[in-house]
Amino acid sequence: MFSTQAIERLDQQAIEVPSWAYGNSGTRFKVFAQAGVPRDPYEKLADAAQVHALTGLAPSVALHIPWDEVDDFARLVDHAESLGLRIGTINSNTFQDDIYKLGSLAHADADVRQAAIDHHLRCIEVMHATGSTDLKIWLADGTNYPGQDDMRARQDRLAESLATIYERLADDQRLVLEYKFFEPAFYHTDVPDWGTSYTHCVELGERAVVCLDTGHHAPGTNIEFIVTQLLRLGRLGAFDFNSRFYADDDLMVGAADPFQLFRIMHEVNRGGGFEAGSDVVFMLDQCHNIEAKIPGQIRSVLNVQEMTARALLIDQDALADAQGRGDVLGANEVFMDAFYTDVRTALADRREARGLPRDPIAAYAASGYQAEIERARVGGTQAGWGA
Ligand code: AOS
Ligand code: ZN
Ligand code: ZN
Repeated sequence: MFSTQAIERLDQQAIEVPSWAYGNSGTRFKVFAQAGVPRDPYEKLADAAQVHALTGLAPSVALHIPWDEVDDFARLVDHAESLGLRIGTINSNTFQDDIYKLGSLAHADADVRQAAIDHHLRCIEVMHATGSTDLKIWLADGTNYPGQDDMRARQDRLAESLATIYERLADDQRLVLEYKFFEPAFYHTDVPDWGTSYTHCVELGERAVVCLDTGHHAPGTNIEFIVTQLLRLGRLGAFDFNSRFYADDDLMVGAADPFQLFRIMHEVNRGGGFEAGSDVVFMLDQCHNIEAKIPGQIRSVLNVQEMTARALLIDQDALADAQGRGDVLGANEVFMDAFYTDVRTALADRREARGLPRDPIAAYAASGYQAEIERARVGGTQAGWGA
């Protein structure tokens, strides 16, 4: 079914999983605790290792500081390696402390800005200790009411704070700036869209790149166009994959709109994002509030793989030919043919050939791992989204 090149790309596909997906999470109404949830970053890595062992798709784990602070990061790295994993992106956090009520890197008060900068410098230390090359910055900065603060001055302060952080990165480290159009601020956010993120990145330098979280746009936004444009400009640093019906729902990627995921993957392919040497990081940013967490992560990486596989099935020559002839319906048919192709059996065959289970979710259920963690992880405080 697949070309040799498509098989190569699928075999090499790597999706980064977030440490916080394994902890308890919920909405502002209720956090439903689940049995066997990790109590510390070591156990989060152990759970992530299950996802990789059963799918071959998830070799790295993103950490979140301070939620994943440990005394000895060298030990955590050893632990990751012993599980066949490596530490990926380090995510900063300037949204849970009281001092950040009115912002962090864009705050009017220089002391608060300095505290937020210092937190990022700590994240850079963690990057050095773990070998991580990406510092991901998502800011809750913004305002709730017109006139609340000077939006222009906030941009200037943000640019200055980001530059101070950027200067401290090593030559092989990147600053990855995520945008979000609302929440927790409701009137304006200081990095609301890809254009604002891109502008700051260009001002910072070559190693500043944009993170596109698929849940961070107004309904109806053509996200794949943004993918195209950022790849064209050489500034698509990372994805935070998830899916949404309404707002930043953080549901499993590909659950709400698999066709959108397919269209995104086509543009990634078109823009060279799957080529050797591409440094686009494909990360999940999800919370499994009601579904089981490890199977939820397995389902998610498989969804990404399935839509990637379908995108790689597009007959590029036929598509270019139809497009060149102005054959509107013909081009759309070539595109849709690939989308409607069921690749699940072919991917299961490929997994089997690689020594992986045909059905990773069934293999997880049969493995006894869930019963084991539910038995072993009693006592202590179970990690939640935020701990
Ligand atoms: C927030 O909405 C963003 O998606 C962040 O990327 C992320 O969810 C948060 O930093 C948790 O780590
Ligand atoms: Zn995100
Ligand atoms: Zn988000």
